[in-house]
Amino acid sequence: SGGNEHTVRVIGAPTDYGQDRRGVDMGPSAIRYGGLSDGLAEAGVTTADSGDLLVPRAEERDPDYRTPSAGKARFLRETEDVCSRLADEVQESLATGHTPLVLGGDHSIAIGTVSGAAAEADIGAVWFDAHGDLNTPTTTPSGNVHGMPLAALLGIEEWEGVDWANAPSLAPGNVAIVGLRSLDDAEREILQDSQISAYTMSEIDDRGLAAVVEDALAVASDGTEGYHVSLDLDWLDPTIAPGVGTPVRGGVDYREAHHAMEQVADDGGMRSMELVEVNPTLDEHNETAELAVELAASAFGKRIL
Ligand code: HAR
Ligand code: MN
Ligand code: MN
Ligand code: MN
Repeated sequence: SGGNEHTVRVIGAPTDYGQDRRGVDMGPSAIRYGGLSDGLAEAGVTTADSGDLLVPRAEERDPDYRTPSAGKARFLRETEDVCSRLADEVQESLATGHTPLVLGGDHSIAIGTVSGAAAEADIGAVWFDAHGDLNTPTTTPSGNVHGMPLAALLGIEEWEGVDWANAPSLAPGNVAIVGLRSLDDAEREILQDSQISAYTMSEIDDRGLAAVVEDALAVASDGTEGYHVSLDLDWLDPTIAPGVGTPVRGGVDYREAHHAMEQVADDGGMRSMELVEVNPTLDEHNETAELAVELAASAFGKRIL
């Protein structure tokens, strides 16, 4: 199975504006060094690597520059700049028949990836993550934009003066969060008032990951032309993915994770993918980056038989 249906365009977005554990900007290098091109070749896909977007060092910038009503969100100008360039690359990749595979970087880059993908087609999203990423500039406890991308993409709150965050790219009824186990109070309220499908680790314990992923893919596909897969490596249990900035115990294990990505490949509805939050400075011998590579290979159709 598998075959050569896909041409994958790799786009690096080496940011760490969205969080305060430095080092996630080295994610794209670590993932490539972890064997990305070989892994995708094993999946039978043809790959073109566009290299990395140019991302100014955080040290050269003012994190506290704010538009009047942008709340406590840090590095908003920089995030806007990177995300708008990333959105253009993603849209262009799709328009020319390539499947974008974006390498982060912190999860704030999803605002760019998904808005670019949504400019090309009506899409849903499957958000594999320990976290809800549903904070807004007013609810954020940390000021870190990596805790906000899903809220931005859903247009949950107007980010006044931040136009790029105000054109919803996703409909809540087509968004599924899988693996949830860390949520702030404000995010819980947002979730309870929305039509987002949220699958907690507790539900996964009960029903098994395969059944939950089947539901999540159906949610993301319902009435859409396909979906985006956002894979935050902190979705996984920290024992197998220690190289992330915000690890949370009790995550998905190795075989479960592969099987979920195999379901994605079998389903055939994935239009774009991103691998985010890999932090090589916190990793053990690059194992989190290597696992990211393996999971991408499974999502793009790698099979044993
Ligand atoms: N919810 C917390 C905040 O907003 C922590 C977010 C951590 N986020 C990620 N992305 N690692 O999933 O600051
Ligand atoms: Mn390897
Ligand atoms: Mn995340
Ligand atoms: Mn997370």
